[in-house]
Amino acid sequence: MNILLVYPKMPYSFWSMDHLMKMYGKAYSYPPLGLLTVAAMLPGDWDKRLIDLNIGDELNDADLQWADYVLVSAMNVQEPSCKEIFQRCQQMGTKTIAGGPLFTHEFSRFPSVDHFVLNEAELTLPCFLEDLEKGCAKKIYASPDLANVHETPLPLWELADFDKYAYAVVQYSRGCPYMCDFCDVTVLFGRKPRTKTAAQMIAELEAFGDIDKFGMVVFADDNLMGNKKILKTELLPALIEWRKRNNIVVTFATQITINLADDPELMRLMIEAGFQNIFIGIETPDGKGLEACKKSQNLRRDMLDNVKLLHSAGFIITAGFIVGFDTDTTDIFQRQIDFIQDSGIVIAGVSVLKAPPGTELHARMKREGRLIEEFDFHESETNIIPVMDPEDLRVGYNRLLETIYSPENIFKRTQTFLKDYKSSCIEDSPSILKLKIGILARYAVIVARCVYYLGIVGKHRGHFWKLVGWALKHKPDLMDVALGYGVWIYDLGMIYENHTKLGRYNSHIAKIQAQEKPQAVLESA
Ligand code: B12
Ligand code: SF4
Repeated sequence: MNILLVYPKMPYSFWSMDHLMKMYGKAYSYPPLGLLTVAAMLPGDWDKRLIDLNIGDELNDADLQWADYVLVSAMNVQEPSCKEIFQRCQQMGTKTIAGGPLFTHEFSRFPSVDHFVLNEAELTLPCFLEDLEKGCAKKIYASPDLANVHETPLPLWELADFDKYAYAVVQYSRGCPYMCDFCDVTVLFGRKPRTKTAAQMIAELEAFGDIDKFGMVVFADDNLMGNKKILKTELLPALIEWRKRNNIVVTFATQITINLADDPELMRLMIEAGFQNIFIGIETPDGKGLEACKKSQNLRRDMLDNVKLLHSAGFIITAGFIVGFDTDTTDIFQRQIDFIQDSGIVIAGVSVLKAPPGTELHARMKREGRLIEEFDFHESETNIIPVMDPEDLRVGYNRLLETIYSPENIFKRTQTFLKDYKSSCIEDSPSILKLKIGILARYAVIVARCVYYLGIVGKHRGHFWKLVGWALKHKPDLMDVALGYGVWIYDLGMIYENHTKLGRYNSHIAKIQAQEKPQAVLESA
């Protein structure tokens, strides 16, 4: 059996990091972990090939003729690319199998797909394979249960060309104990975090060979500390030991909740284990908004203080923010700007609130007649008729982005960050020498590229040199971090500029303006 695994194109957006990748000389950030995990669950004697449309691979007619089945995995933002792939398969008469978060909730939008293998493949794929062998494969396979991740195999990494990707990716846990009403993680993966064993994780890391060849290893968990006890007693001690034993220098990144700042021991263990970049959903500095979306862990705390504490402990925070909560008034935009600027969070992703299918928010919006079915999942779009006047939301959101993505403000945030940040992970590392030499060797070409694109031909070269000069004078030991942020100044500036030129921001909000306001909106306004 010939199997073509196809990973659809990600759209150009804040998270696609296109300009950053160009600077790093890589085609894309991460290899497709989900699809290659599924590949490892297929019979070993089937022939398999991977086409990742994000790294310049093309889907040729010859590939489709070769394949008995095309397997596609996708999240919601990849819908347009999925539709193109399925159309090509239909034209060529190649059978298709689809799975992953997009299809688990929205399979009905893809009528031409032959088989949907939904939810977690550990549970649904064996039934499909059994029926396929018997010649009676059904259209849809789904399961209300959650998989035992101890049985999840190592991804079939040999199908991926690691040279094309900037980062390595592993997954330790699935699920999150919280219940934020806009998030579909708990719907897809449950509230009881399921963790792999420490031995599984070491094997996943070792499967990459020389892991230090990657710029970073991402733990693709929704909330690494979902099960704090096991994390502290099993995974982190094992990672610390493994790092020391193998003199590993690459750092780890993950998603986590802000209450990490409440646990000094956990912070210390994570730093020692090599965690440096963490993504936190801060969402909003407004308590009413946090209450409305049930983000309980962000309430009753000084989030600004927490951010500063985490920076000073050696973490680099990337954070998500949301505008458009029912409780938001027009002063929210300035409050978000002030928070982001004061926090020193350089990479801040701001989205308009949207209701992913399957979430509590989606159900409420449907009940209140405030849902727009056909929409694009881009961070600037929404499928909700907001309480705030849509034009105010559009103007306020654009001003927020314009302000925080301006080179001056990114520069100021970087300064704030560098003042607060203590690079304890690097200083305490027994392999400091290797790290520095490694960084110099690996980044020599990247630095040369940065200097050329940002410092010589770049439109914002003034800010770049100002940052380099400031870092040299005040934080020479953090020069690599400062240069990294120089690239982000370029990346974020380009993204904002391109989107404005393409008229991309808020096309849906503009459409919403034309709609009549539902009763629920009139009542809450
Ligand atoms: C890593 C990751 C990313 C990476 C993707 C890199 C890559 N090449 O894969 C990056 C950082 C780029 C990313 C970005 C975004 N992401 Co993301 N991401 C994740 C994350 C944390 C892990 C994905 C992963 O690797 N999981 C591990 C694998 C093993 O699990 P899996 O892929 O789900 O696969 C299992 C099943 O789904 C199924 N399966 C999957 N594929 C297939 C295929 C077949 C044929 C079969 C049979 C089965 C099957 O079997 C697998 C084994 O059980 C998930 C959350 C999560 N817990 O999964 C969110 C998640 C996928 N992301 C999500 C979102 C919304 C985004 C963004 C849109 C965020 C935003 N607000 O802008 C952006 C979009 C980027 C863009 N350019 O616009 C949502 C998707 C929701 C949806 N309904 O589609 C998720 C679920 C998180 C969430 N709920 O918010 N993301
Ligand atoms: S903490 Fe994060 S992953 Fe957990 S439910 Fe809230 S948004 Fe989702």
